[in-house]
Amino acid sequence: MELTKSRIVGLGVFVVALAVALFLVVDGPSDGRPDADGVVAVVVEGFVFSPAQLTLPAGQPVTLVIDNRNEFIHHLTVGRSAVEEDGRAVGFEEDLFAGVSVVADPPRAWLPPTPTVDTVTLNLPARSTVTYRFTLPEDRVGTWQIGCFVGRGCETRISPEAEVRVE
Ligand SMILES: [Cu+2]
Repeated sequence: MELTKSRIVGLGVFVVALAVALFLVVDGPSDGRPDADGVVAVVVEGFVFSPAQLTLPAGQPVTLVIDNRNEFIHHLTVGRSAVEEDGRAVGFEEDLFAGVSVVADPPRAWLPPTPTVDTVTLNLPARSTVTYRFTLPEDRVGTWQIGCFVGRGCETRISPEAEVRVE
């Protein structure tokens, strides 16, 4: 009887440990750097990025996986030097992805500049995960911000805490 009880307790402990391990693997925390395969994953809830800081190497292939958990689309721009109109940010002067060749899955998740939008747009459909594969050139080394300027739902803004460091 005692043996059975301790077995049940032991099983319980094992199940909890397994759940914690799975949580850590599936849901972070992540240090925001690519793993050995060059893969780095980000979760977006509302306009909060987890992890909030990404550190990407220049000159090496990176696979960026973005999981948009919102019921709405995001149109992200990664850049710096905000352009303001009437006191509000409407874009970036410098675009992290300018001229960078990217393989996006699905392809429509990557929107090149248009006559009205100077920067590349990362188009994140609602409730979906998109993947980008690219190699950043050495001249992108530095710190970049994340903004959402196109369309409704985000009220045109730059995330105060999220940043992408290229080193
Ligand atoms: Cu948005």
